[in-house]
Amino acid sequence: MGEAKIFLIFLIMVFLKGTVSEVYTVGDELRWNTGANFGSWSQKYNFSAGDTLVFTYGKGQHNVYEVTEATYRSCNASTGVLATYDSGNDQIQLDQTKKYWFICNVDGHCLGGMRFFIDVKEASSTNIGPTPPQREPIPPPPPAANSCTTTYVFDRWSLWVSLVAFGFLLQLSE
Ligand SMILES: *[C@@H]1O[C@H](CO)[C@@H](O)[C@H](O)[C@H]1NC(C)=O
Ligand SMILES: *[C@@H]1O[C@H](CO)[C@@H](O)[C@H](O)[C@H]1NC(C)=O
Ligand SMILES: [Cu+2]
Repeated sequence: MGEAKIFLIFLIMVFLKGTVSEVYTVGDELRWNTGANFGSWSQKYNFSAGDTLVFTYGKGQHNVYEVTEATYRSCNASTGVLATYDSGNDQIQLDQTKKYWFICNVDGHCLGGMRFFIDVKEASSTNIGPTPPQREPIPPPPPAANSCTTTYVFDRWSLWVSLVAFGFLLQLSE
């Protein structure tokens, strides 16, 4: 399949969908557990509308409450609860551009550090892929900081997977 075709598909995807959504596992390899530092985890990424958070944990050992800021700060979930999850594998789509506040409402866990918030920004095609996944080769250095050109970097793993799948379907249908 030609480069031009790949590029065309890429453009179609960007214009149809506006952006590429990402799935983030909360806590990375530590998952949703006591002992992980969710404050620093939540600052590692930029979240945009359409992305998904996945909380994995032993069912019954933890839970996930989306709460108001006041409840996040007090860790008292008798009020200010917006949504609750307890399946052990909770997939939460971040539909809105707003701050999301999450806590674990098992006794002591919130005060012990199982809480974080994220500020979900509007999805826009200009924030596609500033940072490549570590498993892929490092792309050439970005343009100088004072340059105003926007570069689209084809570096998101999920994008590639969809491109390959889509291209494959396209070839099948030819
Ligand atoms: C998040 O966005 C900020 C500001 O746009 C940028 O400086 C930073 O590198 C981004 N971080 C990631 C992980 O993409
Ligand atoms: C949580 O808040 C409720 C109502 O504001 C209050 O009655 C309760 O005592 C609080 N619980 C704790 C553990 O502070
Ligand atoms: Cu917990």
